[in-house]
Amino acid sequence: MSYRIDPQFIAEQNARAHQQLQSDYEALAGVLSRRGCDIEALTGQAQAFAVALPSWGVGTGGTRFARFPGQGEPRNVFDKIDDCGTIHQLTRVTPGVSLHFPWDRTTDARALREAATQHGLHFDAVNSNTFQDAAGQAHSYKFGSLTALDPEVRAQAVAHNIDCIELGHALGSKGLTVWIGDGANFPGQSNLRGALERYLESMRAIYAALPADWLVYIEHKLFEPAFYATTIADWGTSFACATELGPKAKCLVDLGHHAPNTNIEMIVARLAQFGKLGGFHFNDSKYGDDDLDSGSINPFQLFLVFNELRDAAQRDGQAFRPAYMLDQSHNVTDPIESLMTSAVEVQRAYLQAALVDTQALSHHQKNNDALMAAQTLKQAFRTDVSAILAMARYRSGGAIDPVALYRASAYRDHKREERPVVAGRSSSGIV
Ligand code: LRH
Ligand code: MN
Ligand code: MN
Repeated sequence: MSYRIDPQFIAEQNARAHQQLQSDYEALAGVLSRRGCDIEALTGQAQAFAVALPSWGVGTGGTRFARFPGQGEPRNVFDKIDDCGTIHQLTRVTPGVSLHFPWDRTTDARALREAATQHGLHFDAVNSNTFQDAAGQAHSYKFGSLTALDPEVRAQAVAHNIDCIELGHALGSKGLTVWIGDGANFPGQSNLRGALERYLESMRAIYAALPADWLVYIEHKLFEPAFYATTIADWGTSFACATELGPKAKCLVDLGHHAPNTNIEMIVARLAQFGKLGGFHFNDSKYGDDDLDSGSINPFQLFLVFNELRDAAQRDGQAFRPAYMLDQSHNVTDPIESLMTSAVEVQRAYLQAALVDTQALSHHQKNNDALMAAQTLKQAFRTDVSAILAMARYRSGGAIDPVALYRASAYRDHKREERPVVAGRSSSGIV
């Protein structure tokens, strides 16, 4: 039996912190009520919020230079589910897990589903992988996958995506995220238009295999591994392809997949306006696809993204339900601590955006009062909603202070015993 944090231990740790939290919460309630905001409604909103975990995020990440493995890392998808379960147990904000195939391939989908259910988890969108060669596959993706010139390579990549849909279906997922590394490293290497034509042809075959209630998410990325011309490089290409494919195809915005200083919140607004915003891979970055912890570099940008999401939800109501997922790589921190902190940062940005005085904002906009419009956003962004987030966790059975409780539980020490190091293992599961 693998170690789990005892709910009694959570209750004991919370009991120590509760009084302080209650007084912080009451103080914040007073501040918010002067602004006409009801703290109880906000706490309810925080409790209802969710962001899915990337299965690949619970192992230590790495760069193309090196990977420094952590102790007690998950050895397989079942260990990953245990770690995701612990993150959700303490934060109460991560009930979904996004799997990546073939990294998370298992022959026993039923057992995996049961393991997830035991932790109160379900499976969010599944991810295909045609940016690496899997052991034993017939053809290499060295020169592309869904866009490859060789029809047999394309057929293999399409078949893998359909396989992912079937696996995901057996697990209760409702979506497939497709990110490809296809593109060119040299001018002239590839016919740019031809590559996109082949992409669409391949995606049409994948789209045709989607169950009725499924979506396919097209994930764009500016560059890497193709450094000269990436086939699905930007939201415009993603939008055009999603439109060509049909209503079950949507665009997925990974925050790290844009040039530095790109106005990502405006991309979000555009995609929402035209009904093609499918979801997110949240992370943070300084230079590119850094995969740093959400909110660790630019929390204001995260807030502005959620401000657009708030606007879209107000306009479109229940119909607007983008999928929220984290996509991060943890190289120098304990992945569980990073994912807990990141999930809470995303929840924080969501709640700060809920605090925006929308009436005041539109009043200032109508009067072309740029300064006060900006201040209206800043007032919401500057509000420290930590007490609401902690109260939401507490009321949902989680930890008032997830990282402190996790450390006090010695979870990682237990896992170090249970999961001895296996030589050559990588975080994703592919050696
Ligand atoms: C590509 C990406 C994509 C992959 C994941 C591992 O950079 O963001 O989402 O599936 O990283
Ligand atoms: Mn991603
Ligand atoms: Mn990425």
